Amino acid sequence: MPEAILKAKQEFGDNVILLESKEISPGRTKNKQGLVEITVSIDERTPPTRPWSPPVVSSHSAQATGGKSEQKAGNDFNKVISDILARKPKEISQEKKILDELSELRQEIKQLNQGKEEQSNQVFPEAYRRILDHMKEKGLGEEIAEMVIKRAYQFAEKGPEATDKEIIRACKNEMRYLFKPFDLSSGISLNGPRIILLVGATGVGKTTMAMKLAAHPKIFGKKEVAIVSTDPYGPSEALKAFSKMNGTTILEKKRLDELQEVLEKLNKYDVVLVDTPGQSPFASHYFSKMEEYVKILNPTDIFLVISMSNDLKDLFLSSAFFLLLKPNGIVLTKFDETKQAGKVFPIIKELNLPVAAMSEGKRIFIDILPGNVNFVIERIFERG
Ligand SMILES: Nc1nc2c(ncn2[C@@H]2O[C@H](COP(=O)(O)OP(=O)(O)OP(=O)(O)O)[C@@H](O)[C@H]2O)c(=O)[nH]1
Ligand SMILES: [Mg+2]
Repeated sequence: MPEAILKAKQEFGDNVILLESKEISPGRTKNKQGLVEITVSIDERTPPTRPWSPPVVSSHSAQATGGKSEQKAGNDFNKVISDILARKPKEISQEKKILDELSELRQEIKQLNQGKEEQSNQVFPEAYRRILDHMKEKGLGEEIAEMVIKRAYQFAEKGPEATDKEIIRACKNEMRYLFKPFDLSSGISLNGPRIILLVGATGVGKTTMAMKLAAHPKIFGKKEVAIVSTDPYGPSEALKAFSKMNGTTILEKKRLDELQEVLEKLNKYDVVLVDTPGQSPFASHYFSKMEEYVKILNPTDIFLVISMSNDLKDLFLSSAFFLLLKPNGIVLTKFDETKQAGKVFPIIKELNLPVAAMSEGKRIFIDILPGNVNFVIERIFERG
């Protein structure tokens, strides 16, 4: 790998960004030597004096053993998204244009990669293929399921002779490696309360999650917590009932200009959960409004709440907009409403965010836990 990176740097300069790496086993190369293939991206933008324009992304592929280096388009969606976020162009429409362009670019790259994958796709023993199909059915998606099974094949001690149990154990290890938990105990603010803003599409479970986070003894149940309800229709009946039962303070702020004054009263709380109103992220003015929330509150954390029962494609489209708010964690709800718990992995990969909490039901005091890969693995392999 270092040799491959060095070669790429020699060919394309020091600023190459590593996008992808693959090991090609000795059995699959002509000279029976193991190969490492890396895909790197180079930035072809001219210096920053130029007026802002959408990024030009191009990539090159190089092989470490000196075979013909082959050029192909490549991209790291998350990297490019975060570059855009860092630049933060003023007009949302301009941002949307870039996201559309990126999405097209990404599609092209995927097609190119698929062609290549088909050529190099090794035929796995029957047991591996069965488990691969199972993981696809459980929502991991082709790309991640294949990556997991390939690595399981490499690492399972008995290789082609491995039993189902051994293959599954190797797959679980790979999944543990792919999952990113968010450490909720970190980020305690020393000056004033920790402010957590919950954002997400309509009905995904933001309000319910605010109550669950406030109540759970291993999350914020033992802290002084306030929930700020910003719903234009006022706090829901469920929120009012919860407040009575749990003693959690509910502050009602329907208008943005009221938020500023409420901020001054928050010092006595350890944690303030701000529940935002549900609205389609595609609705006009939604983002300028959300940006105002962020500016006024200056939250410690922004959690994007995602319902596991959503279709992945819709979810990624709407998440692209929410990413503009720079969330630092995701909360996954409604695990009880999907048979594809493995969707967690494409979600984590695409959004590149750790999982702060997960829920699988409506019960406030019970159906919640911090981000936990074993909970997901159990739903992929051990139920039904
Ligand atoms: N089955 C299931 N239902 C859930 C879960 N979390 C929330 N719900 C339900 O989903 C519905 C919507 O939840 P809310 O918390 O009101 O969602 P919201 O995102 O605040 O909705 P808006 O404010 O309207 O955008 C309610 O009926 C909740 O009880 C979950 O993990 N599983
Ligand atoms: Mg709500």
